[in-house]
Amino acid sequence: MKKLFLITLLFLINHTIFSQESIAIIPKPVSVVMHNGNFVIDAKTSILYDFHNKELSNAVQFFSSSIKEISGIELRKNLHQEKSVNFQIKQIPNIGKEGYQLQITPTSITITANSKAGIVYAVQSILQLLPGVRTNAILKLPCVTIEDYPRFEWRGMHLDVSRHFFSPEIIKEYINLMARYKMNVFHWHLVDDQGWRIEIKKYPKLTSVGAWRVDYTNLVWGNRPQAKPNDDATYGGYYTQYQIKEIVAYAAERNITIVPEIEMPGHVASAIAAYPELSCSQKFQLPLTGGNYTNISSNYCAGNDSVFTFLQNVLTEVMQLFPSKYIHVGGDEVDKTPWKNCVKCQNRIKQEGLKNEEELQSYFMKIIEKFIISKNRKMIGWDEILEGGLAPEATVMSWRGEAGGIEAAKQKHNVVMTPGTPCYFDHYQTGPEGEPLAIGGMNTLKTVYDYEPIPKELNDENKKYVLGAQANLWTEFVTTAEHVEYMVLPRMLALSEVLWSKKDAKDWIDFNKRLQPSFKYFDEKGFHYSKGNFNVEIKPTSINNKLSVTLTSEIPNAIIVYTTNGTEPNTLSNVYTNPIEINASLTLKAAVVVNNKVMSVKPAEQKFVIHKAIGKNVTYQYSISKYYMANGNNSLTDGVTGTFAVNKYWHGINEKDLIATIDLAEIKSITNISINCLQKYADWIFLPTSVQFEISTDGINYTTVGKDVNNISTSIKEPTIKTFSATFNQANARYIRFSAYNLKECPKGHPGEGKPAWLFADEIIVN
Ligand code: TNX
Repeated sequence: MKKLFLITLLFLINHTIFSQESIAIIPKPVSVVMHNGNFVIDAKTSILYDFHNKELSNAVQFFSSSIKEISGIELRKNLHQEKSVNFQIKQIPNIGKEGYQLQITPTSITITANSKAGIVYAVQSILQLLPGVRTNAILKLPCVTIEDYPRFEWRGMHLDVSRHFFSPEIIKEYINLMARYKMNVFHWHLVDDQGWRIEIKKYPKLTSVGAWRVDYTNLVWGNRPQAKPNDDATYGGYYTQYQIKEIVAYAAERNITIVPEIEMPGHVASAIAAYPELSCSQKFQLPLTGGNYTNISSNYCAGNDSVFTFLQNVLTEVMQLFPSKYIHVGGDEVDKTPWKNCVKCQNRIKQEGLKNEEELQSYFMKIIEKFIISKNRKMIGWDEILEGGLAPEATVMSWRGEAGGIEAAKQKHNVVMTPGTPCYFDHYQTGPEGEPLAIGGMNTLKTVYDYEPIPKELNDENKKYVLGAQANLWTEFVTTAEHVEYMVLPRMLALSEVLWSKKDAKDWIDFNKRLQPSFKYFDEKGFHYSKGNFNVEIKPTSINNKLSVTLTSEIPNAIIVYTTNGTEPNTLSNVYTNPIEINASLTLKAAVVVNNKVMSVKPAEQKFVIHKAIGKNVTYQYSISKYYMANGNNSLTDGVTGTFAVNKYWHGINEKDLIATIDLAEIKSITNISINCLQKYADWIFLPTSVQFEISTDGINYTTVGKDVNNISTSIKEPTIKTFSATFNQANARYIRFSAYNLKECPKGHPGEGKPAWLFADEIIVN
């Protein structure tokens, strides 16, 4: 009897585990109750619904065509058969416009919602439980009761089609992927300096000229030369109005609203290439080829009335194509210099009693908003539209961190959160070793999953202005559909759960389990995706001057292996269990192992140096930048050396010299002092021109013991670490002072020429 009970219990546990796994829906539904049994979709299944309801018919069509696509089964409609799939739109409290109820029993599936949107989401949940591609397998669904609705109303994905063009087919694929994971806003970035991508009938040159550029796709974005007048403009493309209408309808079927972005007043070199009279200089120019250019007009002239007429005409056509309540008008990164030098803009400032060019931008946006509102729509823009005063009803997209969003919500304006960290999907998701070249940054799957769109700074009253969040995929470095897929998969799935599921239902381990069927789906569909972040985080901590190190990985159940002798870790290396004590100078290397395979493309690496100044106090003549504090004030004496990542263990100082004094707390005998500095051209970080070393026993009288002059050119672009040192006859010292002299200005030919240079140092080593 006991045994039978045990077997039954085991069966039940097993069964539940099986059932739970078989219901791997992303985003996680609000409530799932599993039952025994299955429903099989086959030729004896009929769809029952009210065919007078057009919206419902639409959703039913989406369901039946999806079933046909994966199985070939043509489901009968409104014919009473053994089994049925019932679709109903009726009033249900507490689940909102997009919520749904789904009940699966052995003989029926019942889908109920307040609107078509909910019905479509129920269908998406069902589709996630079925095979993703054409199969002859039985279409078996577990019996279950689901009630589900989203946390946020704006669940956005953005795609930049200006920097690189993506065909209507790729756009539809993007929309399909969004829909599968219940994202509902597609922010279509149709205009930027490098290409105008929407047909405007009144201004044909926007696309005949503005959509085409000289093809330098073979070169990295920032290295592309500017076009020359007689070069052939062969790279580009645009969407015809016909194609746009079709895509808008395609998205609507999947409950996705397309928010078009028509950038202004900056980032519009492409429009100016088509119609030079729109700029302040009114000079002819060619569409940009990439991110490296000078003497180009990127702004509309804010003092020229015909610019506003042009924009109103453009927006009129845009609003005819896009039913979206929100129209995005950009507003970001406007270099105000051309306006400063433009007579018309300056006149406008005077006539309108504006204080400066920031207010001129605000004036510009307000005119546009008035027009948009007159058409019964709402204006949305990047957070720069806050500067100089927000237009009365504008919605703000907060991208430079969350500050803009917080400010706008406090001013009682709607906000969409899309901070660079973690919402920029053009940043790396692992590596960067082994990854396709990206613009920079690092937004891993877990950082996206851990994101909370409502900032702590907002009180209950202001919170409600946060409509939701969005991920942005800028495509300077993304040229193909495969690469688009790779950048959004699987990070979009993490964001979808952030935006749809209950905040306290989030569970990283469980999410990873539910990811597996999606990975299988991507494999079957041939989508490119990142399989995970296999980086190891090496975190040094120093307690009572004892240095120890913890190793962590984002991969659930991963094994971390490591070495301390400089060799590459492999499956036979030490397995990490507890913090590792560091008692000698060494290099630690660590990697992730899954299923007995080293997954990290390159092991994580950290060098430690043990020397006479470890743990000693450091004082500075000029303060270290708050952005580069490394492990805090005593970072120069923590034994941890910097890596090639600028944010890893470097102390950084801008423009000023790095002059610091270390107090060894007692007199010690020393013969050598050295310091490592970094040069990273791309990040405006340069080696000091020289470093001077001094010692003292009383902290008043210092003796110079050496000066090391830099011999590495400031034009070296490869990241370089150089040790500056002084070796001398044994001497007694309690105080050590070093002065690393800043290059002060970025050198000639550098993109930041003449602007303040950074100086980075990681450790002062005393022996
Ligand atoms: C900033 S985000 C931009 C884009 C770039 C992006 C690259 C924003 C409103 N402007 O023009 O493509 O950074 O990450």
